[in-house]
Amino acid sequence: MKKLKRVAAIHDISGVGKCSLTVALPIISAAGVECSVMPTAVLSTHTGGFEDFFFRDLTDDMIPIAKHWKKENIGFDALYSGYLGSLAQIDIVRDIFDMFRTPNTLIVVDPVMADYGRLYSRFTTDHVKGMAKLCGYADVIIPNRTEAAFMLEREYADCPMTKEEVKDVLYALSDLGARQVVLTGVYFGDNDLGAACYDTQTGQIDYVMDERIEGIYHGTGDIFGSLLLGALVRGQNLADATKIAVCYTCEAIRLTAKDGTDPRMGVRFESVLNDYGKIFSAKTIDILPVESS
Ligand code: PXL
Repeated sequence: MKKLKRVAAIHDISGVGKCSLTVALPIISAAGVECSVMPTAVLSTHTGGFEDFFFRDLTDDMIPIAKHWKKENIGFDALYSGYLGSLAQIDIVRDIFDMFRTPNTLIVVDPVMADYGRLYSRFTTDHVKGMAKLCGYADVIIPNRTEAAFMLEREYADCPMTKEEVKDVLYALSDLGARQVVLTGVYFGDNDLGAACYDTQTGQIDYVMDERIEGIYHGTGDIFGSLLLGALVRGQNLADATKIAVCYTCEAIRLTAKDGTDPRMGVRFESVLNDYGKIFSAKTIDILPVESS
């Protein structure tokens, strides 16, 4: 018998406005990886631009869910955390990492909490400090420039960067403790936008730039993170996974910009899933022998 690689995605479910689990599940599945989910909260919509959203905090349900998985002997090739519904969930997620971590488990933390120089509603500076600590338990972290500035206690400025400045931020972020760092929202001029990645083990830094599309598009960080995670779990190296994630995130944004739809509703990632999945189906799906007991 053979089994697929399996990821546990620990994010909220926002019913409307494609982000978090509603994008992680289809994207990771399209990579040919089984995606188990642990919802941190259930919302009617995401919190970016919608008023009076319904919010159900699932903090008390997370450890019971994890304990049941453990009791059933369910293991994961990767753990991927994103939007957390309360401050207490930061320590809970760290405990869940400890419960499921093996020498081969990839731990990816996207410190989802801010963008465009502002914290999302419901978060405080305590959340920033907690997320910075959680980043120290990860193998890979994926902050955007705002999250990076807040965690490093630096001034945020929405302006072009030099390669030296990007390097300096990547080095400072790696001091939080992760082996690999991917910084999103990087740009050098007026017409580009992309990401930079740093592997502390090889010292390699890559800049992956695409064409900038004006506007604010919700959920693109989660789409980027899910595309990256799927590629990493399917064996791509950090630089190639970053290229794949930038390429398909930007393509989804381009399609959405052409549609002219309400940007709060998220971007048209569905239209890129086929091509994204083909990258991995060119090889046979990575399969692991089931351990015989
Ligand atoms: O895409 C990030 C995100 C995830 N989940 C919720 C959010 C946001 C950003 O606003 O509000 C609930």
